[in-house]
Amino acid sequence: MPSKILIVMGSDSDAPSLEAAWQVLDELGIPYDVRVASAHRTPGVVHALATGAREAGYAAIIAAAGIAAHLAGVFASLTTLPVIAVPMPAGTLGGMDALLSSVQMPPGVPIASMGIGGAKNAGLFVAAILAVTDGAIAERLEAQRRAMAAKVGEADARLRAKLAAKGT
Ligand code: RP5
Repeated sequence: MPSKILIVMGSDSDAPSLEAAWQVLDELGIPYDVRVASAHRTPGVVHALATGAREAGYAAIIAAAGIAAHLAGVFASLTTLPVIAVPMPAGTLGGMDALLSSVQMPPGVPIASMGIGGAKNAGLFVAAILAVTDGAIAERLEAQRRAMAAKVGEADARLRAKLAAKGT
């Protein structure tokens, strides 16, 4: 199974809301490419990326867009690779429009969708897809979960110690 991920955003204005996705991939040692391409403004580029994605060696696509977000859906209409939408918190509706555009796909052309601005989870979700067949990535994900759990345990101990010191 290929292990490279394609990350596409509808505008470079989305980059600050999306960078957590490739930061996670960096941490997990997963290769990726990042592109700016818009379903509405550069449909030809999106078409070429989507139809060539499997041959280019991508395992999955993260597609982030805001407002009337059609990027993920258009990718899914052009490839059977898994497509994960990240609704961007752009525009007057704060991302609700992009969220609904992402989750309300018509039957037959599915995409997965993270929450509004859910870039980190998108990176973790594609890692989980790769981990089905890649034991090294699975081990790195498990190590990350253990580290996360340890941090919660430390926070719990800190708070309880603080409250105990106050005598509550
Ligand atoms: C969407 O329109 C983009 O994904 C972005 O979230 C939003 C605004 O784009 P810009 O006008 O900032 O380029 O297509």
